[in-house]
Amino acid sequence: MEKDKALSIVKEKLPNKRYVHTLGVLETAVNLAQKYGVDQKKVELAAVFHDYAKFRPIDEMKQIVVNENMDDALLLYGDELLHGPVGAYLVKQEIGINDEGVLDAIRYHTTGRPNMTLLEKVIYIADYIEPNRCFKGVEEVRELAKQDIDDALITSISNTVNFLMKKKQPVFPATLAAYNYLILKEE
Ligand code: DGI
Ligand code: FE
Ligand code: FE
Ligand code: FE
Repeated sequence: MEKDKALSIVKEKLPNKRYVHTLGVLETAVNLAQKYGVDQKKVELAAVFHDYAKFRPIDEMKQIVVNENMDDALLLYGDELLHGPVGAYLVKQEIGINDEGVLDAIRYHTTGRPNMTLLEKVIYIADYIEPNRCFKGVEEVRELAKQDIDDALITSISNTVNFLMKKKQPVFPATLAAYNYLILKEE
């Protein structure tokens, strides 16, 4: 699918602020893809559709998790975790995207997971550092992403885990596993 066609589809599905975020993720992800050698067409599709399900009703997303036999844990760790896996499912069903690498990048863009592909890393980091983001720690991850994408990933996951813990929110197991995987690999 052409990038402009994809953008026109998500523009209908997302409020303006989230669409502007999506454009930021697209631009950032394409830059990272060039730097780290990831297929530009795949990165474009994954970036444009990464938050496709973000505004679906929570009940509808939970129903899909149950009906499609997705990981039950997705129902327990916070509603924010639903839109990645459910988005991957809906993008396949409704848009007809079949590239498993693109679908995985959408599926894991919120939690990460151990042994992520470069495409998954690029989408995860682009989501975190796109120009409209302005939370504490984002500038450090922007700098790290220019040097080493794994270092950027470690710091962004660590920031997210700390943020969740400060609010006494649960941390999804795959997020911790992603962190451990990267730390053990660095040694
Ligand atoms: O959809 P976006 O806002 O662009 O970004 P995102 O898909 O990375 O979602 C960010 C939200 O997800 C943020 O509120 C924190 C939450 N989150 C990220 N990792 C975890 C998590 N929530 C829980 N409970 N556990 C996690 O591991
Ligand atoms: Fe998201
Ligand atoms: Fe994220
Ligand atoms: Fe996003």
